[in-house]
Amino acid sequence: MSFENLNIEIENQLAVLTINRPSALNALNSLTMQELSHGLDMLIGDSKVKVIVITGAGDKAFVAGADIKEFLDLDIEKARILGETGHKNVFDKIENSPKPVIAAIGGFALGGGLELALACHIRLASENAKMGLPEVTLGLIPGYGGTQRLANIIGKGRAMQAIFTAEFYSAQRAYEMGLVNQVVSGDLLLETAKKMAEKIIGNSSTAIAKAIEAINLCNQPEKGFKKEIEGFASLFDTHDFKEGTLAFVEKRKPNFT
Ligand code: CO8
Repeated sequence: MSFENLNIEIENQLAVLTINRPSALNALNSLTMQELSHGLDMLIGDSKVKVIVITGAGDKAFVAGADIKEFLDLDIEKARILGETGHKNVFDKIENSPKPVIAAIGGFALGGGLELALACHIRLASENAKMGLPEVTLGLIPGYGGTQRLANIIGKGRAMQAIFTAEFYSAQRAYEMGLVNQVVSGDLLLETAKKMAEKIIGNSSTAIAKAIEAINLCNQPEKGFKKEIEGFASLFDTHDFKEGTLAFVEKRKPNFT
């Protein structure tokens, strides 16, 4: 499948999905959202892919937000549909992906762009990254999951401050707040994401999928503990568990599926 605003490269079980609309700082217009939805389906369904890295083309932006110019034609109903579709087809799909999704953030990650990174399981940022949710400067609020995911990741008080002030945070500040997992120099961003992906790929993808399901329920501990117990138990009947434990006993590296 070929895309206009996305590039996908797959190598050694790692897929790098690049949002490629640099003339608009990779802003998420409706075509890009549709392509993201299809691209994610493709990668999540591809047994040759174990980890997905999402990044933005060029060194100026990861994604500078939803496409503001497309907002001009929206009314209440159209905006609701846009929000619901985006949540379901892109943001929830990333969060619930059984394969780890890493955001490699270079430059601006604003509004819907930061929300995209927040939906990812892990965030790496280059030193030049600038992150924020400036929706209130447009008379809006974050609409692609930012009110919930930012609060879950950095805490309610800090999320309130970020959203009310619309401040842009440097990569270093974002790291201090727990918004990003690691900061690296720009030229090492993709390489660092790939190295992290390699480590993940060496582990059991069956087990990691179960871990994602349980961790995603961390704000609902009753359900989360139940999911953890079920997931833990179900793994005892898998090739990866048998292989992992046998490899330990035989003092060799496991050969996971
Ligand atoms: N939408 C559309 N076009 C954009 C966007 C955007 N979000 N961001 C940048 N662009 C375009 C600019 O219009 C410009 O295009 P052109 O050359 O045709 O004028 C080009 O990208 C380059 O941008 P600038 O010239 O502005 O570059 P600067 O370096 O001067 O500034 C900034 C960079 C600070 C990032 C600036 O571009 C900016 O402020 N962009 C908008 C940031 C923003 O407010 N983002 C949040 C948007 S709202 C949102 O994301 C809501 C998410 C929830 C949606 C839910 C839907 C239901």
